[in-house]
Amino acid sequence: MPGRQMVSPSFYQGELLAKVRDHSAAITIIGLGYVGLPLAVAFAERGFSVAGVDVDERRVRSLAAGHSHVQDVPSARLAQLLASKAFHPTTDLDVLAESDVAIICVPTPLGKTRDPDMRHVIAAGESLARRVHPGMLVVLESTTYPGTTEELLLPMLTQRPDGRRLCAGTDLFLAFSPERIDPGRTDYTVENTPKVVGGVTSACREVAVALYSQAITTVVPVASTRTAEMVKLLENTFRAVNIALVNEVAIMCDKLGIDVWEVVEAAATKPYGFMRFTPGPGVGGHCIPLDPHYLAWKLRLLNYNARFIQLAGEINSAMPKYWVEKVQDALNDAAKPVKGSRILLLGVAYKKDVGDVRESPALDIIELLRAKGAEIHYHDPYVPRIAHNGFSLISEPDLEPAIATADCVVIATDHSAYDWPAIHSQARLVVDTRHTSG
Ligand code: SAJ
Repeated sequence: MPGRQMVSPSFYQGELLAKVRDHSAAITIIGLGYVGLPLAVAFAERGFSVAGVDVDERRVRSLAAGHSHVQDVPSARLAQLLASKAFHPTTDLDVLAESDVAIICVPTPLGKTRDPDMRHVIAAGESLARRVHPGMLVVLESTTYPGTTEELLLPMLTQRPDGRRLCAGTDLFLAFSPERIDPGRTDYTVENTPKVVGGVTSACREVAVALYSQAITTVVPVASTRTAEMVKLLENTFRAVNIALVNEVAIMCDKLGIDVWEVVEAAATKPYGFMRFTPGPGVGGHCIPLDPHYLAWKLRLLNYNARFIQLAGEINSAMPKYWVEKVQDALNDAAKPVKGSRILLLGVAYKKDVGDVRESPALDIIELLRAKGAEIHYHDPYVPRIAHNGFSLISEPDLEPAIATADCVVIATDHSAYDWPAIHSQARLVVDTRHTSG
């Protein structure tokens, strides 16, 4: 290239490794959600200068004012990093032009047709393509189908809009490392959860491993970015399939007149070769119901039908209907039609002790019962209000009168804050999807 200084292939790698190891590398995290913010804090607390870029101006302003929207990052911890200028939230993408490292932590939802919605990753790639420079490490953390990093990001970053070329492993270092953040968890944190890393080349992997090793106790290098992308999908497909299995076992036990919870607890006494999963109202959250479909989508392109994923999705998404039938049977036994009955849902969050309602099966249960003419109320200490598919509800202010006036109480989320024995003794009728009766 005219005017371009000829350097040895390892020059940029050596320079970047040195900056990573002495913590002088300037890091930018793209996406300041439940994944990006804790990661930014982890690196900033180890002396790196970290910029956080987010498209949400309100979120950036709030962070800059020291207010954290992520439960794993207390505002006091954030404020300290702002005061020391170790962490700098911004909407200015040009910060990427001065960065040695960029880590993409943007959402990868499913579209309406359950196909990957890659718009946020593409936007991040396009922002980077205009600012990426020789000697830069780019890591994708967003959960995605195997091949994304090399098929989507690599061309964007090496064949830049201005025609200049970069070469992965020589002057651009590109890797994938799946996020393993479990919001609200305190036993496993960014720092002590092993981090899987795959590079486009071995040099890419080496630089990425060196980076994460500065903040994370255990880093697990794998053969390629596709391997690392697949690791995350196996982790969460494993959960979706096993939750579906135990949900189907619950249906089978119901038909056999067997207590599935006793079966699960007794099976869990096996000290090896078994892993306890529990039946429930279905599968919510932004990981388990969605991630496996990224894998299924990719395999469909290769004319392969990922049957376990398909079946697990069918079983898990049919659980709300199964439980609505249980409500209908329970009211019927009390000579009450669903239509006109006052039904109280306890918990609408997708799992206990969180306030997240994304993909929550409780919302499907509400929708199905409303369609049958029930008068729906809910109470959830973590969720003040919900709006879903054209209806919106406010959490009941007082639990006791809400229970006292309900024809049927449906337990959808087993929040620890509830006094379950008191609820079971007070409620006229209970349909319990979470086995809170103990
Ligand atoms: N669920 C069941 N039965 C089970 C386990 C879960 O019905 O035995 C339901 C939950 O109620 C929820 C859904 O499935 O609606 C998902 O539950 P989850 O425990 O998998 O929680 P998530 O979605 O927060 O999953 C996250 C994932 N973490 C990451 O992707 C980094 C997952 O890999 C973790 O294993 C999980 O947290 C965890 O263990 O807490």
